[in-house]
Amino acid sequence: SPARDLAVAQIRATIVDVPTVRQHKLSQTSVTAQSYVIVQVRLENGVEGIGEAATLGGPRWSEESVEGIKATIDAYLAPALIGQRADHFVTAGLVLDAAAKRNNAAKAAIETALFDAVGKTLGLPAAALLGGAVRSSLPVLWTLASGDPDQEIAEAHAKLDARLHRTFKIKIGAQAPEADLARLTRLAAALADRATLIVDANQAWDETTARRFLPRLRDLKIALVEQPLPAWNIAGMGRLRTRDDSPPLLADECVFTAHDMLAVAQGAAADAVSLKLVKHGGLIGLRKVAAVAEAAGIGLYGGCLLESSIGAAAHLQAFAGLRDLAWGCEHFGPQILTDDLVTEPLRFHDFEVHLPAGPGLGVTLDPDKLRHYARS
Ligand code: MUC
Ligand code: MG
Repeated sequence: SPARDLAVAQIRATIVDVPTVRQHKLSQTSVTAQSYVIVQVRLENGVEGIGEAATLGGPRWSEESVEGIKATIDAYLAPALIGQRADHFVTAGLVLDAAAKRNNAAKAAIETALFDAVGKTLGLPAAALLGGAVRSSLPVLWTLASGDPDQEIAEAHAKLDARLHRTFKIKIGAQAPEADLARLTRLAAALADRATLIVDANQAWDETTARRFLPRLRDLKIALVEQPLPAWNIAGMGRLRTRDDSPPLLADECVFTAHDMLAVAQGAAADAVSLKLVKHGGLIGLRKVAAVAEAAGIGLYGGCLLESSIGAAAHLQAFAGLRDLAWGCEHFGPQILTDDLVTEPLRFHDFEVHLPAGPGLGVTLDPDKLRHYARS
């Protein structure tokens, strides 16, 4: 019977560290390897689903670290879910929320693995379980974050020449605003006629600094400014948006839950929101945040936390069914890793990333790679 076959039999969480092709530097941290928790959920029918919880430099981008995620899954989330039906996604979410507050990345990795396992059981992509895909590929940007403008210009030209990316997100906030402005001025001069540029300050500026420098970003034709202010300062973002010399603002760290999204909407504090599984607690939570944004006329942007092809595929499954993903996505993660964790990495082609075909997430875990990159 489905009740027996689709019950969760086993949940395994493995910490992996995968090196990046270069240093990736943002306002609060810098990484040369990406750390993930890979979750494997086995159902009673023998089918295995996979999910991924991404972090960035330990608990520095948000409060969750791979060590904390694994501990929470092993001690609280996995025991609560064993024996539950994998296809009852909303009930599973209630069970996970009762077992632990927040811990959104941990819950997202588990829910992703449920979608993968159920999709593989039924022969349907995860996107179909969420209402169906309206697109099979998405525009994908690349992030420039070495901090060295010569390297960044060369890297961007290589991406443009290879027809991989033509929008670039530049990480700012690791140095003083004047130094970032000098760097951005060089990048804009070298790239502006071939590419669209956006920036991400990762909460680095206060409101006074933002008021001073946003007009200068607009003069450089920066198309979008992500999270200039600390996550708590939603009212400040709203005040910045009332000025007509400010570029459009993208909300990232200030929107985890649907309630956060509602507060941003009520404060008219963003032009667009970055959607990420680690923030919203899973595919269903992501679609809920997207619905609140849509209701408020706030644009959707497909965010990432430098996921491997596993986490990136999960995002693409959730993004594929959104009516209007006006700002495209940033799932370049598989390209910044020196290696991947799946048998067939995601395809990047003509400035787009492609939704993998096949049931569940559409990707297959490579057990040798998992063993090789597992932390001992
Ligand atoms: C973030 O804050 O957006 C996403 C892309 C990137 O380069 O860093 C991440 C995190
Ligand atoms: Mg961001």
